[in-house]
Amino acid sequence: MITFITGNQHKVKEAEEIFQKFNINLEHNDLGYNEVQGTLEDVAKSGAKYACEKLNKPVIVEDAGLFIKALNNFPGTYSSYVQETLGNSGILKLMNDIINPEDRYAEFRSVVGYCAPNSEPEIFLGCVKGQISTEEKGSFGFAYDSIFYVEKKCKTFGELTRKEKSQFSHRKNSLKTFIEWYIENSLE
Ligand code: ITT
Repeated sequence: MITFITGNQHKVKEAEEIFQKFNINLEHNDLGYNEVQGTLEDVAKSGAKYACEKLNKPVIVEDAGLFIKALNNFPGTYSSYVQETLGNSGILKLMNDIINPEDRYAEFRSVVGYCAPNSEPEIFLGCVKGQISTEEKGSFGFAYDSIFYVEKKCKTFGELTRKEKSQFSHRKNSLKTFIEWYIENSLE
């Protein structure tokens, strides 16, 4: 049993979708943890260590961000703050003059932090490539999903069901890497 520490219900549902495939039980706890200033990796490591020490059981945390190339990787590690302040319409406005779809390249990155009692935290990275759409599309998903366009699907994440998004999302990639490692390492 692994406990996923997050305050975001959408993440819980997506993670459950992915864990089910591997027959691993996932429990949810929104204990919360201080997000240190630094990279996604720093946040995931320190969050996992903190939650594990607090609960004294194996935990995962997951820190994600949207990195837009034309904006020098903004909002990146400021993704939560920017979603709450500028929002998707603010991002679209910042990108008004960028016409060429290739110049609207963006990626979602996800870092899973895992920590078990009496051991040091481990991290696992996932990424998905896309473009910032010119308008918001779709009502599935959350936060940046309606402006994140995936070329091979000709749709934004907001137009994909949870099941579809969870087949190739940044979160799927980081969690899958973690789960494979976990399965290999929990064999006696
Ligand atoms: P935690 O409690 O797990 O930290 P959070 O919602 O604060 O949940 P993050 O810090 O990982 O999540 O995410 C930074 C921002 O990026 C935040 O506004 C999220 O809503 C958004 N975000 C993360 N994953 C996303 C996804 O898959 N699709 C759209 N937006 C996402």
